[in-house]
Amino acid sequence: MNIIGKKSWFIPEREATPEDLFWNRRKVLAGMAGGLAAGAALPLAGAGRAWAEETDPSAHLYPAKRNEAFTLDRPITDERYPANYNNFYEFGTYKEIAKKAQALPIRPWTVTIDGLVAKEQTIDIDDLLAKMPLEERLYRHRCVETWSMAVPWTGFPLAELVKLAEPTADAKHVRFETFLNLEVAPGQRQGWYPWPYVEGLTMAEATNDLAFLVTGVYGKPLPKQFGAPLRLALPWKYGFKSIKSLVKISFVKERPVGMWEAIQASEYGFWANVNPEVPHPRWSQAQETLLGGDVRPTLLYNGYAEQVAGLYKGMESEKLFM
Ligand SMILES: Nc1nc2c(c(=O)[nH]1)N[C@H]1C(S)=C(S)[C@@H](COP(=O)(O)O)O[C@H]1N2
Ligand SMILES: [Mo]
Repeated sequence: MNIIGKKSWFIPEREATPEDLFWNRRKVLAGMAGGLAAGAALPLAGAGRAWAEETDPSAHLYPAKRNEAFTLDRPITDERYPANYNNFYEFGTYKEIAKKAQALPIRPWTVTIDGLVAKEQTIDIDDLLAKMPLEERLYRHRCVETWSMAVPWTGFPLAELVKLAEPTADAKHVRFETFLNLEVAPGQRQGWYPWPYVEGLTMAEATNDLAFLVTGVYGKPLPKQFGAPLRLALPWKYGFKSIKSLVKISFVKERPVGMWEAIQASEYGFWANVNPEVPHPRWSQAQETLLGGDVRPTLLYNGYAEQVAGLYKGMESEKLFM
């Protein structure tokens, strides 16, 4: 294996110790304060908001009604943190990609549903939004790097899209694919990553009520750095499963191989369920640092065991927690 290539994709994950998070956070906030003091550019979150509130043709759909069934055990994370601290490798392997991500054109945008379905279709994002029952849910999010957040996502159950797709009986998995656009995404010019970003779920996972297709956050259309115009939120799994900026959803027989699994299968598996007792090969998963600074013990299935543990009955021999 090419040692230079290997190193460069290892570093970002290894860097993300709580200390690193602290430094990044200080840098982000210092940068924002500096920008304001100088009377220059708006903070990065503002860049996302300018698109979201003024240009996005779906803006009138927000805020959507909150589904009170989804509650948190911690405060909602201040929007400034997740708006300025992102994993979106298409735009770089560091966290401050929010500004770069504004180059992603999100209209027109289509999502193709194909594979083992009654009828393959390509849907315009605004037609899809008009069809789907949008609601707000408060979810925890736990990155495999040990940072976490609690955010009000807006979107619709993935199960609703499965219904729309009408998969055949042969469909056992769902495969998700992000856009591929080397012109706007500098990270995709780094040829050693197997772009585009891909992820996968079993049909049982995809139709679990927690699996959520996200179109907005903080009561507004999704800013680009969060994975606009359509991303997954799978709150019981490590964050890398929650794939951003989807262009294709395929119903397939075989288990899809995600991008991280393709890069390093000994560290990033298919299931990737959160478990504080199963360390990553290079760090502990026992605790997490919330964006904003609080350190908390990590919970089994990120606190969603009641909803999802049943999905994994009889699979004890599989690597469910990496
Ligand atoms: N296409 C794509 N999706 C992605 C990623 C990525 O790099 N590219 N990063 C993943 C990881 S590791 C995490 S933790 C979350 C981060 O989402 P956030 O930036 O909105 O917090 O997005 C996930 N989805
Ligand atoms: Mo992550």
